[in-house]
Amino acid sequence: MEKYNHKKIEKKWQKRWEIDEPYKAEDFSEKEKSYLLIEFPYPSGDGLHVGHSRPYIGMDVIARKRRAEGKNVLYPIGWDAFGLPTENYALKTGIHPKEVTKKNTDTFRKQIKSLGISFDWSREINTTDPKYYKWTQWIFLQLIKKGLAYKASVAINWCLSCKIGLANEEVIGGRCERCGGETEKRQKEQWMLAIRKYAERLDKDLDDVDYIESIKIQQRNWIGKSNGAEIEFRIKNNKSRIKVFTTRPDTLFGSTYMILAPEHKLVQELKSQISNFGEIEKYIDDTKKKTEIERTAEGKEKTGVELKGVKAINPANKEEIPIYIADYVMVGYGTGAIMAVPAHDQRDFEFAKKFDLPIKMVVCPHYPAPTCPVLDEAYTNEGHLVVSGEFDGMENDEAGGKITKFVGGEMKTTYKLRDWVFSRQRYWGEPIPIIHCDKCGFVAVPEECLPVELPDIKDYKPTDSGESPLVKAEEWVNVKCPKCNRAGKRETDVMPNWAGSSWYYLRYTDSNNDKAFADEKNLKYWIPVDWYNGGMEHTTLHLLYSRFWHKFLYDIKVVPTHEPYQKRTSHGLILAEGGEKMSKSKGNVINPDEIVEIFGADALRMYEMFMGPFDQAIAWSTDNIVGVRRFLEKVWRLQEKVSDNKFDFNILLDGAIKKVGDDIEAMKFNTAVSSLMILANAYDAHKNFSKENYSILLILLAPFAPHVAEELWEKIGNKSSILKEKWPEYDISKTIVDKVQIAVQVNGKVRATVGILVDEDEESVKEKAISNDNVKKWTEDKEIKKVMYFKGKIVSIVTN
Ligand code: ANZ
Ligand code: ZN
Repeated sequence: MEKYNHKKIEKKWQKRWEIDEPYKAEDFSEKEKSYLLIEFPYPSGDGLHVGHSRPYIGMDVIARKRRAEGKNVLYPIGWDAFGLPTENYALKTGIHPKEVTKKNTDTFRKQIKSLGISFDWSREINTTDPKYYKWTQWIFLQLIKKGLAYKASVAINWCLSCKIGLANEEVIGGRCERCGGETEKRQKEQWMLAIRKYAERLDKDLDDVDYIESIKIQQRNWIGKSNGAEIEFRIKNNKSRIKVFTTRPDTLFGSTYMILAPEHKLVQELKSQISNFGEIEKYIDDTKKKTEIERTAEGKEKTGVELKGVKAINPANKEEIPIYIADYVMVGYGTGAIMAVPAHDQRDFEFAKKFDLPIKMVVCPHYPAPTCPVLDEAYTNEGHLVVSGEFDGMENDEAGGKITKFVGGEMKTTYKLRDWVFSRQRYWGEPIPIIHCDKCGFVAVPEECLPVELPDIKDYKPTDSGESPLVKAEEWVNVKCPKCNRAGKRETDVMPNWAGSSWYYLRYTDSNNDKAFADEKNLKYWIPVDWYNGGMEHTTLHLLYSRFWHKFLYDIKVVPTHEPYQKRTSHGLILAEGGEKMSKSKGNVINPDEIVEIFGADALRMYEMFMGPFDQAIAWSTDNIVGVRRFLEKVWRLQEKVSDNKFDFNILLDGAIKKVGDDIEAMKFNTAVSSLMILANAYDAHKNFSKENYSILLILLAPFAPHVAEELWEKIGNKSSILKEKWPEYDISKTIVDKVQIAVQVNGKVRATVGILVDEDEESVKEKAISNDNVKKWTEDKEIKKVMYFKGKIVSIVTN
């Protein structure tokens, strides 16, 4: 017998697959379609990392199994290649981002191919290809047409070291998500996308999709839907009113002061009436230096300044109450103003304690109560209303709507989700297809002129003014206005790196189409994506943005479904041997090329599936990959035991087929691999077994270790590829075995044992216990008073 030579085998089969293209998906096939998706990689200069390959391999196992089950599988790949790291690398080395991207994608492609992943390469896409981003720009134009893209001056988070504006989601703890550097707020004209208009649907439609629960929760928190009321307060001796959003209108009688966000425009409007405006201005200045997280952190010392000289009037009890500005009230949420109810809101409570403001309890847990308790923190539970005029005695959850009506307010739903800042003042991104004209304003580039190609410029260093380096490409910038033909200027901001990934799964259905982003028929056949697996870190950004774009495309009737992805799961990270995060700076990154060289792609694949539960982070271990390699060698040696005589070995087979198949579909790859190991060991314990038996083992192994499975398949005399083999069927009745023996006690003494099935239901277990002959001896002339079953352990019978 030849030795298991992974290098020779893997090269041989990869070459064969390159020619035969067995992984090509077929548009409109009669077979059942199955669209499986992984997050396409950002081709960084560091090359593929063993962590990247884990989700690709996992989904590959599923793809291969489903093909064997006769499904028409689409499992595509491409490159999400615009973005800062490439641009920064280009700045450092002087190599153009285009070339950097080409080189990096070539490396990634080669590495991925060396793992034998069954991607349909004929549909490969690249977000930086003008043929692709033409359609990213086209979608932007449709958003403009529907009024969902607009320009606004907004306070953006400015990263001081990247010199780039960041969306709120890209700032983590006040720092830049990319470089970890400091950020500050800057006022800037930006293109915005009105994702808020879709907030309700983005929240509600999560009911219709099969995402793991933690992803739904994260999305819902991010959208931050909140039901409450808007109520207006009058200002004494002034026509202006202060509108607040509150989730607790039932507590209105307890509002003893109000707070405006420091940026609230009323603060400026009331200036002439305010006697301490200098102090106010200073506080506003101080607030600018703080991040939102600093401002709203729980338990943080409360600060604020009273607007001296103005008072508001509580519309419920007509009391005059003071007005403050304080940084814990945010201008972008609700109405940017609150009615403070210190007795029932903890932040207001802390503020009231500090500024010695009245704390008036209006919801009380004991009613009727002689006096309300003195609070040492806000009371946030249920109760009956007190000191609330005609509403006294009412249960508080009933009172909210009534009090709102009483003061002429209205019920209202708000969302935390902000509109999406869509401009970046950088070079390596999709140009925003807009021309500025002094006369006509912002004019959309006509669709027939797309794509607006990113010009090749030499100097793409960020400018100090904060404008995009594209301003320096004068020839490109100066164009005629498409409307009036006078001198105009191109928009120089580019799109954020989330743009190209917001619709890429649609392009895979028809990636070479140059008349549309995809043909209607292809979309109708393939969409929605049946299963999308990706990182937990993309739950609130990419996943939400692409759901938004999809819903918009659905509304303009160019995609057939209202959700893009039917199912979403997540994988865990691979950590370094010591359990730390792998990173270049720590020098602990494992390069898959080396592993493939030494152990083979099949061993790497199998190990990554075996190392631990797929959805959990796990540390790499080179020792453990050795064990997996030995297993493959065992399967290799088993070829010698295949014999012609019809010895059928089927004790474990049905169970193994069921277990491996079910586990693959549940992404329990690690237990699927252990079943394969148990099966191979059982084979090994026999002197001989039939070719049929060995064939089943190989077919089950093929999704995990496709190269060696193909080779062995050929070795036992098959002419066609194992990829053409059908996934084996099993006999369900043979997969159930009496597995557990449990004891039966009668009046506290063990009198018998009975065999039961692992999942046997309680009634049937009790029945077995009572009817057991040894048990009967002890219960014969007695009355059975009680039978208890402690699942999987013991049955206890009590008699009189
Ligand atoms: C009075 C009140 C009484 C409140 C009470 C709460 C409890 P969520 O659930 O997050 O939507 N609020 C409203 N706008 C705000 C802003 N721009 N910045 C900071 N806080 C703001 O929270 C809604 C509650 O947060 C609102 O209800 C308001 O305080 C506060 F016993 O109004 B509440
Ligand atoms: Zn014009």
